[in-house]
Amino acid sequence: TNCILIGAPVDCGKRRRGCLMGPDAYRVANITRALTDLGHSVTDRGNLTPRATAPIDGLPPQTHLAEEVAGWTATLIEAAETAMADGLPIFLGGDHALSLGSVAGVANHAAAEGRPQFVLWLDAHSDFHTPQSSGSGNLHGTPLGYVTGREGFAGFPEVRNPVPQDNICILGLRSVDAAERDALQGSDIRYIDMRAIDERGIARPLKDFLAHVEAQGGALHVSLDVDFLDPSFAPAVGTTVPGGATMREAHLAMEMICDSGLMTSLDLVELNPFLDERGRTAQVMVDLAASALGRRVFDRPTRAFT
Ligand code: DIR
Ligand code: MN
Ligand code: MN
Ligand code: MN
Repeated sequence: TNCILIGAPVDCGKRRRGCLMGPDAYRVANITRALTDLGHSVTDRGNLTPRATAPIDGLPPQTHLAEEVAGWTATLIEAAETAMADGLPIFLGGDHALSLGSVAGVANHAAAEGRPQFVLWLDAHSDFHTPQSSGSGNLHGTPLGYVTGREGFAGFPEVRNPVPQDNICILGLRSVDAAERDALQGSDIRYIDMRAIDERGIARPLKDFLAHVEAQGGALHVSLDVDFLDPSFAPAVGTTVPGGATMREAHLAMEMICDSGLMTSLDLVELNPFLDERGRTAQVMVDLAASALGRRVFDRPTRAFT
């Protein structure tokens, strides 16, 4: 695989700063070497910068840095479309607001190829808000709202190819507010909370979703939020929520994604290196990316899990 690293130091999706250091933390943790050791070619396209955007009217007053997020979204849509023609983009975040652009962009590429776009969202949060439903005004809580075509994103690039709700699976939920809960329960999004993972394991719901993607011949975008993981081993994120995925649950998910052969793009988001000790969380994220791209203890037959 030709892996294309795209640095997206987005730090405007929430109030606590530090995610802008994420791309360089992944580079220092040697993501390039982790992937070339697996036989992949790796191109690092460096860091993007957001497009300048005119002041936006018509968003709720608590909305934080909407123009900057809109500018990043425009930049990332274009970068994602370009990279998809050349290989498998890995978006090095940056907070989760980067996924308004990465997902909208890869969905444009899939539509041009006549393939449906699917999204696997690994996160403690559902990020399905609109600017109007968001209590915090933090736009990192809105990417799934945006890419599914929900109303209310005044001043943002038009979503040319909304991702159908039925093509989305969220794994790891444990912090969902009332507005999101109502919206999710009234949607076709597949949402798997930590209780379901406790009861059934992570493999079964993931296997079902991957089988659905494969049956539809879809492209699969994986968006990995640091807070999907339990903060005991991934502490460098502004929105830690106890009770997250264990190290093995996370690696198993990545290994199954790899075995499926379905992943076409990946986000690594919400890493805040300022909150970390010796780059520990960056290393965990690099190791998970490596599992998604083929690192394993022993060879196993492909699709052994189906
Ligand atoms: C939170 C943010 N639900 C909000 N979401 C986070 O502000 O609406 N996503 N942290 O990962
Ligand atoms: Mn393609
Ligand atoms: Mn998130
Ligand atoms: Mn989160």
